[in-house]
Amino acid sequence: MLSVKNLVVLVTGASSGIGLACARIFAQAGAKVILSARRLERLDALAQELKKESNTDLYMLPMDVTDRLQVESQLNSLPEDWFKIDILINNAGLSRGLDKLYEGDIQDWEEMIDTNIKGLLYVTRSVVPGMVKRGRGHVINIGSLAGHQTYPKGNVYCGTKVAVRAISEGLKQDLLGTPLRVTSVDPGLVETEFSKVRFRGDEDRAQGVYQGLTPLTPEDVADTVFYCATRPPHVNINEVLMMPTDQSGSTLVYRQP
Ligand code: NDP
Ligand code: 8X3
Repeated sequence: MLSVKNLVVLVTGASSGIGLACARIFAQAGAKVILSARRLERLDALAQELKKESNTDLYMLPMDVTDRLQVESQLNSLPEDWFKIDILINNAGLSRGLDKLYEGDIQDWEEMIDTNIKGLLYVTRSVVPGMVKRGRGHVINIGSLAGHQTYPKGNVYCGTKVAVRAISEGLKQDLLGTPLRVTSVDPGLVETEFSKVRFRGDEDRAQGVYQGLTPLTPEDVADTVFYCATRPPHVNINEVLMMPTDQSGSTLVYRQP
């Protein structure tokens, strides 16, 4: 098993859910974690918490992944000790709305495409050249079951996750001949703030998504990300499709009555 001790790990979307759990598991294993998201106060609270739990270095990087110039300037101005990113966890992402395509809100589409596809690309484009130059690095993208199976009214969100899958595959191909690794971790239902964001704060509707089943936890996903990151250097886990035992497809969910 590869040690992540003292490796520099950038986690986008570290202020909540899967990204937060990833930040925690890597910090606990002694990695130096860059916590990135838009909500600085959340990152600050997380940093305080992680400092108490683990004795590792943390760096807060406020960044909106949809803002290309901000991504470039934030990543280019990382201090010397933090500049050489070893593991990039492209996790920042969201869904907005659940509508028939022909009734969808175009602003919602723009936000999902800008965040889930273009944001991931901007960060990747800024970080990977340094990894190639140094001859070391691992990019772990958080895709989704939605990138494997489209579900009714999921249209554009699912499309963004199909894109993440294609981008992960393409990046792996383009890095052939280097020691760099690329992984896509693609979960089904995970209970986070995802549905609250999708339904713009409607807690009841959000809770309904997970009602009667045992969903994955952010920690389950972080555990899988960590597993992928800690395989020996000659092993590349390309793709992990994971879902709750109570789920067997995007629209196949067992709920206790
Ligand atoms: P959360 O809403 O709990 O977390 C989303 C994170 O993304 C937050 O930290 C948020 O931070 C960040 N984020 C959103 N937009 C931006 C932006 N423009 N710039 C920077 N950061 C941003 O949801 P999850 O933890 O569930 O989602 C994480 C990833 O997992 C997403 O890519 C999602 O598509 C994917 N996923 C989720 C599943 C689920 O069922 N929950 C299943 C499969 C995949 P902030 O708002 O502070 O910027
Ligand atoms: C999130 C999983 O099925 O709610 O990517 O879209 S799902």
